[in-house]
Amino acid sequence: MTTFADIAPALERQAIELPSWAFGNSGTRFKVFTTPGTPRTPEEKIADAAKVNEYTALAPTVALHIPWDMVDDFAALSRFAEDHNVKLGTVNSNTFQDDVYKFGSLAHSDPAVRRKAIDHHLKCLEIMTEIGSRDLKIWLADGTNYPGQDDLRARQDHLAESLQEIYSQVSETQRLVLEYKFFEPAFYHTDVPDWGTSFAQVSALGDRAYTCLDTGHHAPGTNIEFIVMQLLRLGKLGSFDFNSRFYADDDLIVGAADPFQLFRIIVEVIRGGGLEVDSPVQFMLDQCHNVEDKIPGQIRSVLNVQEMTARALLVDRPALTAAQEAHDVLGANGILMDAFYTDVRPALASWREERGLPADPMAAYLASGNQSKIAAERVGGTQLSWSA
Ligand code: PSV
Ligand code: MN
Ligand code: MN
Repeated sequence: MTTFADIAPALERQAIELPSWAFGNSGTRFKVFTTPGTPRTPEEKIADAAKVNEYTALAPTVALHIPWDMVDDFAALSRFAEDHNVKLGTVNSNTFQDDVYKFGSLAHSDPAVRRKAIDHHLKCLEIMTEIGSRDLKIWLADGTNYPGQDDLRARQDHLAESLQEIYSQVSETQRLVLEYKFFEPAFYHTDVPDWGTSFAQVSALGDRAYTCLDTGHHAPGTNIEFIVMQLLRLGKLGSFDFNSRFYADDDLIVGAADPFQLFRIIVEVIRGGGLEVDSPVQFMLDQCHNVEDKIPGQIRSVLNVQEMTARALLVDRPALTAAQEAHDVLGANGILMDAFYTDVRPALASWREERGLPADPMAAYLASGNQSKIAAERVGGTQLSWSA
């Protein structure tokens, strides 16, 4: 029997990086709704992320997206974060908004466009050096809409060359993480559509290149925990972008659509050593809060990950292994389901109280008055927004 005391050290280590963009207004291609108190500057986004950490102690770092979070003085931004008890984390590049990237970026047929996209990544690496960030995360919108539109093979070769040039500037203490997504915005083919393509590309680069698995980036029905297992087995799972989806890349709160899938994913993370101290796996959220308040949306998200982690840690491994070896099909399944159905919320509430945290971070945040405070303070200026 695994008890809550057994799993406490692993819970203690849990850290989930928050995306700066989750605090901005977002929406769909139909409408971006605004929320009072939405940040107008990168500093305000960081201050909001820091609130999530203050109430949960689960989110010590904030990921930036460049140029959305471009500032003149990154050292000052870093100090601002530290004054709020968080650190700046992963830097996400962005080659999907400028007109020049209409037909692609790192995989584009025109060397001049590839040059611009490579230079953008080199700029991101410079920023990372300045703020002490480890990971450059690359997601590309590159792809085509119609069969025959471009040469699939040539594009893959261009991508490999572009990544090689970027990787040559990744320092010993930095990593390159390549995210995949099966479609959107391109609808016929995407240049990094799946884990296999990302794996092939990063394997060709070297030891400090990894794959990022965004849970919303697979076709419906995909067995995501199998991919988690395989990438961990191959030593190439660099990071997660957690979110949940009902249909496509919905970017909803992680664990909201399918808590059991999140549980199964974390079971494989634990099985593959992804929660160990020296694990290369960075846990991040990649979400949009289109209709709900953003700070509570992020608090709910990190708590969902923590609750599923606790349940996954409670799996009785020795009993499960014994049942598997005996081909006790229903016994093995029952052991997994026992852990999944364990309500860990009361134990987590006491665990938090023992650490000086609110037993119910959601309720404590809502009672704090912060939401009306930021709504009153943040008047004038332009709220930050983007639409997926
Ligand atoms: C793309 O859908 C994605 O998941 C990538 O991670 C981007 O960086 C993020 O969304 C924000 O656009
Ligand atoms: Mn993502
Ligand atoms: Mn996405």
